Amino acid sequence: MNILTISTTPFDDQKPGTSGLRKKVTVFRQPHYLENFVQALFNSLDGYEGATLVVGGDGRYYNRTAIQTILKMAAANGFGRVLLGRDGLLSTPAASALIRQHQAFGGIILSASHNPAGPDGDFGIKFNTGNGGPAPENVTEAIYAHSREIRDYRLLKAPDLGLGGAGETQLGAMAVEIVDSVVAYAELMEQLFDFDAIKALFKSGLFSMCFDAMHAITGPYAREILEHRLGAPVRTVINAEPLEDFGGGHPDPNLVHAHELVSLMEDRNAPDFGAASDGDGDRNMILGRRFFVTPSDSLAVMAANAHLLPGYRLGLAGVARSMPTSMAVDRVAEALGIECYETPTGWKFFGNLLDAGKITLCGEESFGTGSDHVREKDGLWAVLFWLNLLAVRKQPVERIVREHWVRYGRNYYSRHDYEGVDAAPAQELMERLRGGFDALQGRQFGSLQVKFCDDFSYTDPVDGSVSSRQGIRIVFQDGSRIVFRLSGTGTVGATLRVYLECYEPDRRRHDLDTQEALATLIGIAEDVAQIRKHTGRSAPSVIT
Ligand code: VG1
Ligand code: CO
Repeated sequence: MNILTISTTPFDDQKPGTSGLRKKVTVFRQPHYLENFVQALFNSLDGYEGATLVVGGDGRYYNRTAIQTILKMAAANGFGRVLLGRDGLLSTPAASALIRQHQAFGGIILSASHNPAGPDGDFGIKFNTGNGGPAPENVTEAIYAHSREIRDYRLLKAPDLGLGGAGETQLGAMAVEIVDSVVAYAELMEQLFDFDAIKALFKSGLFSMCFDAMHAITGPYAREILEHRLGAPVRTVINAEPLEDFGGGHPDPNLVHAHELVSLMEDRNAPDFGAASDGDGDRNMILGRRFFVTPSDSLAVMAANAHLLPGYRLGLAGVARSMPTSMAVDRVAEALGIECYETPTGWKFFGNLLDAGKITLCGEESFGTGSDHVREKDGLWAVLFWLNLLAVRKQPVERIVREHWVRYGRNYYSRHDYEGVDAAPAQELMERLRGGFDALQGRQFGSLQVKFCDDFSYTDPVDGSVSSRQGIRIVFQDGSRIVFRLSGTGTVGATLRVYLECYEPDRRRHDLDTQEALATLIGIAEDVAQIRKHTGRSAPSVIT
């Protein structure tokens, strides 16, 4: 066999962030850059000799090139088999499902999620462990450490492999099996949800929906499940064809970037239900007719209604949310008498809780919800969850959410992002906040008094590992909160995220505009953090 050992020198910027290593394509294209990271990953692992690795990505520009390199390196490093998504495509949740179904050693997912793609766009690489979930921090830290001392990498000298078709080929001593992940994923969804009830809903002629795949990975999955298996009319799925540049768009399912769907849902003749997913298929946005469901509310509604759906009829073991996610789900957990865990941002922190059977559902404010069926957030799963719920409750989306608020109260919630600001002043803003905790404790802002402020630290209840500096929170006596974090997924400068939340139990006050309801907190955030001064911006670049 023809295994080359190629000399290299370390790059100093290969530290994985919230979700893997994300960089500009131009960075990944530097000679040895991808190879160094992949070898550092392999060097940090033990016991993969002869084992199975799942490989695939969201189809963005550079996906195919990267896959050829990864296959040859996996072969040269001694993996026994690669399960490759056909054409190199795998949604993030489908990759997680595949790892679990085949009890693979792990998987490499190529994606920068919703970040724009193309030669000048972003690329990313992420390792998932044998439970199907994103590698925990001790693994990503080990990869980073290896990337700092790498001297060479191993590559099989072989021609490029065809990524289409089906079946098995050989790459050196390693087998490469091309799999159709759409069918396996669809079958998993059939086990969780009442497809007959959803079919009947579409057949009734009284219900319509639009799913925007945003020219990203979910198109083929959504078409197969919604249009073929559930009988939704053709063209229920729009922008269904995955494109290398996502059609020049920004496949982030929120009110700002999913504008085609949003304007459709605001129309007089809007469908009853609208949904969208992101670049790699793990995010979701849920819309009713002229009605937006915040991701935090979506998680809470799901938790409150899960017992109505076949896959969750036995109830929930517990729930979890990331710290900045609104506390709406906490109230549901309390009513159900189950535990609600609060984790740092990023799906990797849910893995242990799911594996230990402590939680069944979990979610993040950033349009991510998921359950114990895989170890990633899952966009299409969330959409099917809602569809099943609509079929069972036979009420519009808005009615379901409003009834939820009446019962549990409403958590007004918003996130303000200041994207691509200069890194140094953004860091300074965070440091100044940290330095000002003592002065803030107990301070009165109008009718609001600070109960406590801290930098969130998490102790994993399963393995005891500690993750500190996970976001600054200012919590008021009435439960209102402001959270400040710097993004760990960006590729240019820094992105400041300001998360705002207040609770309104009174149903007569459930119709306020969200930004108005949060106006006092928005003012306090500016006051304590001097956002304008530090970012040079007079307003957030994205409000969700
Ligand atoms: C963001 C979100 C976080 C999410 C992460 C990955 O991270 O805030 O909740 O888990 O993206 O999602 P950050 O560090 O930029 O705030 V995805 O769909 O981009 O894989
Ligand atoms: Co994503």
